[in-house]
Amino acid sequence: MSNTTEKVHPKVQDFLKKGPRKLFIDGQFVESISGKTFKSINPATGDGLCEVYEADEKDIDRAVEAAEKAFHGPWSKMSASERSRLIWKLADLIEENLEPIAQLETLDNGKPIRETRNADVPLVIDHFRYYAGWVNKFSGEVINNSLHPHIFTYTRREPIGVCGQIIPWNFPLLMASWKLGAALATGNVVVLKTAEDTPLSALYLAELIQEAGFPEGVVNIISGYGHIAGAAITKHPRIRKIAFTGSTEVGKIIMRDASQNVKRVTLELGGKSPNIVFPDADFSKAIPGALRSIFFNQGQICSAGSRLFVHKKIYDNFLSDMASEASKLKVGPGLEEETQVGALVSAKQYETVRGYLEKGKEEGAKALTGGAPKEGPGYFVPPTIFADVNEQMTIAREEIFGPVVAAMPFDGDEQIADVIRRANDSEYGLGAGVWTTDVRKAHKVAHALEAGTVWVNCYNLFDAAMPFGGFKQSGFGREMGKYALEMYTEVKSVWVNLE
Ligand code: TXE
Repeated sequence: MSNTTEKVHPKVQDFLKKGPRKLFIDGQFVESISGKTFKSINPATGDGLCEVYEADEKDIDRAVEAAEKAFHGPWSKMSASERSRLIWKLADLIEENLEPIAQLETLDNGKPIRETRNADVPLVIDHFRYYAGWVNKFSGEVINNSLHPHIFTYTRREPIGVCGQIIPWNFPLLMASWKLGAALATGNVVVLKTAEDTPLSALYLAELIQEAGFPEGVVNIISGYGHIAGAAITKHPRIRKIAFTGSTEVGKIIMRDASQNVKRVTLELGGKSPNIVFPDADFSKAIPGALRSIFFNQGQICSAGSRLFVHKKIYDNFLSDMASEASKLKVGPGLEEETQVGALVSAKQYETVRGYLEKGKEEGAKALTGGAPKEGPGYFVPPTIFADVNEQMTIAREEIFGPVVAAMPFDGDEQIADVIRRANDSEYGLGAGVWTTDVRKAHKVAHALEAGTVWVNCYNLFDAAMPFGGFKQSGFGREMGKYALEMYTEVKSVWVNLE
């Protein structure tokens, strides 16, 4: 353990000491059948943090068997109130453990403690409470059919069964909660695989799931690699649905593999989201908003406002103010209270972002601030604003997933069609931002943008009640809100002859 981990919460010390951490299958913590382990790294130092057991196909088989047993047994027999109570209790336990969970997440992922403590973990708690409230409220409907007056017709919303959930490393616990909340509220059972870079917080969550008293096998939490454990989940014939968040590239593999068994699939993939600042925007809000849109979570967020369109009239002033603010952001180890930009998650992600920084400069973009990664130890990249970008440049087209924004000017006063066309000129369509004080323009632009979420005079806000997902190659299906419940249920039509 390195120096940074010496000041951590005793529960975290304890958790890390008890490595290798086991898989959570059938309500128990078990070693992988192969006995193989891998190391989770602290990205702020590059040192090993904790060993974790690595699952393969055989472990997935075990987890599916346990999940099926729970699905046909205690979970389906449990009343809606009891299911709701369990989900609510889990939220309470997370709240009681907020500090150790926040620290563990920061250590494993690199993100600032001020974010894990004030955003990630509180959002997780709220998410579970929101879905606890849905358990007895989401149901089918009585339908007045048109041709058969003597037949009583209604629908039921039934759980799908064993759901495979594959999550990424950028918001490890939050992504787990987005996937688990709706699945459990609708009566499904789950085999969830964490990302190989960040397995720890979900294993801590598994302890709380056990403590809350969920029946064994309802939730199984697996650590392992994508091409082994992830592929085994996608291909498993008795897993009926896959919910995936990650890269568009892997999303395509998952769709292909899941199609072999006609699984239900929902995909939340990458983005290259436009953030548009009109000349009538309130600078005092738009500048911190633009900073937040791209530097929050070190830019490792699928909805990052990574293409910044600023009107020509204000372009120079806006960018110089933004660059001056960005250069003041404190970059450092996530556990330090004053850190605003933490380490990137891994050496791999650091190298990817370094590559884009080089590419941006090679292609003629000018770094107003940042522009080069810090040398190690740790995987730090300072906030970078590239100006003089044009749409053909790689940094304007590809998802960087780092603290790097590509700024481009646009022209025209009442003529907003041009900037909308440019904003929509992307294979992605996840998020978008609009900054203006003109309410008509705000709505008009919001409606014209091809994106699953549009933030007006705000950015990167999330709420358990608001659906989230993508247009185009950013995926399909929605997480959160009532919409996510639809993604986890089958509709059954029932005809009852009353004659
Ligand atoms: O993602 P992967 P990576 C984007 C972002 C980033 C890039 C690469 O641009 O730079 O993806 O990151 C599992 N079958 N996003 O390589 O590989 C894997 O184990 C089944 C955007 O880390 O997509 C992990 O659990 N599963 C994104 C999960 O997929 C497989 C968040 C995501 O990893 C698999 C993360 C396979 N064949 C990265 N291969 C977002 N939308 O927020 C991998 N996995």
